Amino acid sequence: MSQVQILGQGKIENLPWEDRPAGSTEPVWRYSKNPVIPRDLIPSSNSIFNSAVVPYKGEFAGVFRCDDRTRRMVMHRGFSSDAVNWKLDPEPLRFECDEPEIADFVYGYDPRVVWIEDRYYVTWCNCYHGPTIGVGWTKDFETFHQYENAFLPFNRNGVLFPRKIDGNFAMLSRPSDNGHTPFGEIFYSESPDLTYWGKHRHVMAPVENSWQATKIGGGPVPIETSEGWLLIYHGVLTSCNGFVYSASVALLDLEKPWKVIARAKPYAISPQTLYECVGDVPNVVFPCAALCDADTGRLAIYYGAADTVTGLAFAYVDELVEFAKKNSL
Ligand code: BMA
Repeated sequence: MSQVQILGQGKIENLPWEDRPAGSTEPVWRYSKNPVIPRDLIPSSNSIFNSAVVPYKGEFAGVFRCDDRTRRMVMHRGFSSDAVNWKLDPEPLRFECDEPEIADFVYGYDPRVVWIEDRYYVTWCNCYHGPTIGVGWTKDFETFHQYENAFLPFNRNGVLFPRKIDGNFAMLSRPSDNGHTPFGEIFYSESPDLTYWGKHRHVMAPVENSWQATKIGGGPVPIETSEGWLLIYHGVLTSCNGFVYSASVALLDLEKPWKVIARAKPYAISPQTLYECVGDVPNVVFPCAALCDADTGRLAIYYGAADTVTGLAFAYVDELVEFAKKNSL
């Protein structure tokens, strides 16, 4: 084992886990009973995929992307005692919001959830004259409150860091367009109050002739380690058959996260199983959450598969840090 220390994370004794299959050398390996969440777990859903889960009161809670059977993109809260078997509230999430201009919920998707200081924050891709970054919070997964959108449209993949940086909240995002964006780089921004955002910095761009040639975007909440922030992110290749979404890892400087310390050249996971290659949007793995047990360094990664179902995969934090460093661009 390496010397990588995991910072700012607690123990998760009931973290779901399976050992790497015998003979495998994959940095990230899939749960044998995938997908963990089928597309029709609640009666209204067409698909349940790019979703976020967190430890909650000794068990687990989450915010799930459910496209309904009118194909509207909405989010539902859910609970689980083992982070594998989930119960989703059949009613879509509603946010309390004092500002009528913002309170008019049109659609929301690809949530991320993070604990910062005293509450859970939710970010998602929120429609306000096109996609931008919605920001909200909850303390109990019963009542959800909504702030102003973080940025102007068009923007996607808003991912908060789990602690303040230089006294400010910090977020990765991916400026985009109003459609199936054919470009996209990851930027970093800070805010003293989660309303006013600035200090925008460029983090990473796509890489030519690779699985991440078209666009990239932040995935799960970054994991703080002694080597830097471990960022799992997705990258897109434009193939002759459309977009292919894979994911890999980078290490970002702890105090200046727009500085990239290492970035793996190969993908860590790409669409290869039937449920990743076949569905409403074929060839997509899209991680939005990772549970991390600080004691063992085990990671349970939740990802959307083919925009249809939710998969679970496993990794070790120290191995992913090594993977980024050894294979760095
Ligand atoms: C992106 C987002 C994701 C989706 C992916 C593949 O632009 O909309 O929610 O998983 O496309 O369709």
